[in-house]
Amino acid sequence: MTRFASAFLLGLFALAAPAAHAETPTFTLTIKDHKFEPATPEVPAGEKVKLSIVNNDPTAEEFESHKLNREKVIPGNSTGTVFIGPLEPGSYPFVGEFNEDTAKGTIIAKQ
Ligand SMILES: [Cu+2]
Repeated sequence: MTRFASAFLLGLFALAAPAAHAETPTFTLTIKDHKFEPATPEVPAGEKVKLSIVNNDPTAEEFESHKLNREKVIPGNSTGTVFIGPLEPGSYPFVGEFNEDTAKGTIIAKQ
């Protein structure tokens, strides 16, 4: 490899490194007694966000948001992951579709 080529490759690594090491911000939602906690999580607007949804109920729940275009079944006593965003600032309602009377909330995306 020429010196030029190796310098070029080092440059590429330097550019790639920050993206590779950037952590996706993670927010945890807990399901208990067919309710979400917190019910109105605040997440940063304009970036990809990871929702870690911990279902502490023995029965399955389905995280569903039409506005976010996401749905995910989470079996009882387990954890599901949903990636959302980057979001415009605003409110994004969601429900637990299997227990819609009690399991509901709104994600607030803030700048
Ligand atoms: Cu559904």
